[in-house]
Amino acid sequence: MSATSYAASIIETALASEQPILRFGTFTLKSGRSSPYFFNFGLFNTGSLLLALASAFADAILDAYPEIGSSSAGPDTPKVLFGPAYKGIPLVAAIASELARRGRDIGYSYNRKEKKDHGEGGSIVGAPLKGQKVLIVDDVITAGTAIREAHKIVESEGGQTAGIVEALDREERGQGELSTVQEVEKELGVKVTSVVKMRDIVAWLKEKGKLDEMKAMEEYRAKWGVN
Ligand code: OMP
Repeated sequence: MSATSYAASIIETALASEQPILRFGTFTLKSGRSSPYFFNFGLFNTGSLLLALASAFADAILDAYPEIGSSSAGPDTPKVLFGPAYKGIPLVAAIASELARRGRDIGYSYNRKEKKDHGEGGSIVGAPLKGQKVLIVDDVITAGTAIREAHKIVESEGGQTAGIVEALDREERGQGELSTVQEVEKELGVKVTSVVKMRDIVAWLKEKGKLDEMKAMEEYRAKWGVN
């Protein structure tokens, strides 16, 4: 399967940046798995890199929710973007700005890691989540720990998770035979949209003839991937 144009553009951007955002080698993941690649979204750390990432996210969001932020948006269409602290914070701000530039205006918010008991108080900054259909924005889903935490925050604020959009779906097994993304979709009853999937990276390596990296990815997929 060929990559979407926005997946290919993010892979190219990630490999071309001064500090490589997508690296091949041996990396220990948060889940303890030893991976032949690592995507470090914290390294989209210049204005132009952030803009490229936000633009790819906006493309993926508009593919999945064509009416988002428009006057024809139905009651089930997400109304607020939520970015979990810390990495989700610049991300939601940039994506909301990019959507507005395309004529789609929706709210965005994020959580504080520490609760504030003075001033405006509370743990959410930005558009209120209460009673809203919320689209959670995240960088990577591997074992699903981070995204489940983000969902809990949304629900505890009285919002309803209406969907999830992530930069990278590593397409790995969760607790059973399903992928983590499939598990999360089942558990929360929502759609998970991704800008890039592991298979897009494998397809890109194949196209560029990078066979050693591709072989390591295939081995990893045989161990941790899903059929
Ligand atoms: P889970 O909480 O296991 O789903 O892992 C998601 C987190 O893993 C992300 O928020 C990242 O901090 C980190 N991560 C990456 O950023 N890039 C990767 O390629 C892999 C991981 C990871 O550790 O699985």
